[in-house]
Amino acid sequence: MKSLRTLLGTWVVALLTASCTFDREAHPQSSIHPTSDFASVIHELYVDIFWWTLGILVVVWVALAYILVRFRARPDQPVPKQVHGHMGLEIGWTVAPALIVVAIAIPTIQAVFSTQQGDPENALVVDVIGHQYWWEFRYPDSGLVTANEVHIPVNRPVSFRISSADVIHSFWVPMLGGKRDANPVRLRPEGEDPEYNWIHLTASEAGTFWGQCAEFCGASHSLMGFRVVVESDQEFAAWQAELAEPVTAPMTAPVDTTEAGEAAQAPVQTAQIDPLVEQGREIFHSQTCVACHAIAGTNAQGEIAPNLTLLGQRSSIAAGWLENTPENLVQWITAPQDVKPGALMPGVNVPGGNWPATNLSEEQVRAVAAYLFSLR
Ligand code: HEC
Ligand SMILES: [Cu+2]
Repeated sequence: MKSLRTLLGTWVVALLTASCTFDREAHPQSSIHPTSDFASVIHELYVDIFWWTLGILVVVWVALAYILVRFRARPDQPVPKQVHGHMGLEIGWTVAPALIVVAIAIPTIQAVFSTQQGDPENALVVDVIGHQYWWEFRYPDSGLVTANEVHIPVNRPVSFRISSADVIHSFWVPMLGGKRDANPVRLRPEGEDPEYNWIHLTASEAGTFWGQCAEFCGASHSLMGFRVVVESDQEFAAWQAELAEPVTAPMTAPVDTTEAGEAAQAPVQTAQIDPLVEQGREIFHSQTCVACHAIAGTNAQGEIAPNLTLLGQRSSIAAGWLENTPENLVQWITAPQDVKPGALMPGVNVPGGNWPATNLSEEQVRAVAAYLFSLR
């Protein structure tokens, strides 16, 4: 008995501390910590229904316990009266669940309608396009494009217009909202809009939120993640401005400032070309990479693979799967399919996405990785 009590006590304490000290870094895909109006509506509904079902559970358990004790078999008892069918009970246990279902349906339907009332006229529209196995994000108002890491402003309505370039995917950012299917957009009769799915939300907290494809779409479905960076209006505007006019020649190596005072007095910084980055730039832009990838302001204008503009700023590569480091870039460019089965990109020794192997040497891959990492 004592050990049971200790066990229960530990459990309750663990539960309380777990819910009090929510660590977003440790649980970036929590679905019970809403940070948008959309997610809050769903969360409130979920909590309401949780308490109702708990109430129902208590009623059922108390009735069960009473029946078990009150009508238990006793040696001196005669066989109880045998009945077959009971009109009152049968009506009762048909009507009661029906009422419960209605009671759940009413707020559910209200939530469905309230979250569908977007205002794409005034909201920031972001096109979300699912691909095997990555996400493309487009801002129709500015024409800007990015991949796998989308930025949105905090406290401002955003309308995600969701579709797919191939099979069905599903857009899901547990803390912000979703899931919503990304369907291949069907062609509609002339004059009619294609049938997009939408999510309308206003993020209420800044931060980086993790998303995940939630509809099985092929071998690397589970490795098809993304990030949503929610930031202030100013930060968002600054990011968009950089994306529109990226510094594509980041040739300055950090100035040696061993003596801070001296550096401050010498305003002329020695601009230095990082030879590895330069070499990587040449290789990238003369390789098949440019057939699939785009980098704003360069000859790379491919549209069938993730846009790599400002890649060095992103926290992850391979659609949220690998941390963005030069080593991981080398690993990815060398053998994408080893990282993500079925990835539609050629590696050094394997063809991919209808292109032959790139046959880059290890040194060339390192140079390309250094170049891509410098795009920030
Ligand atoms: C056939 C088209 C194709 C070619 C050619 C190609 N890639 Fe890719 N690349 C892709 C696709 C598709 C992805 C997304 C894969 C995934 O995440 O499933 C990708 C992803 C990447 C990523 C990660 C981007 C991100 O946001 O996660 C990098 C970096 C990259 N490619 C670099 C290169 C380099 C360097 C070359 C040339 C040596 C190259 N790619 C050639 C199709 C291509
Ligand atoms: Cu998917």
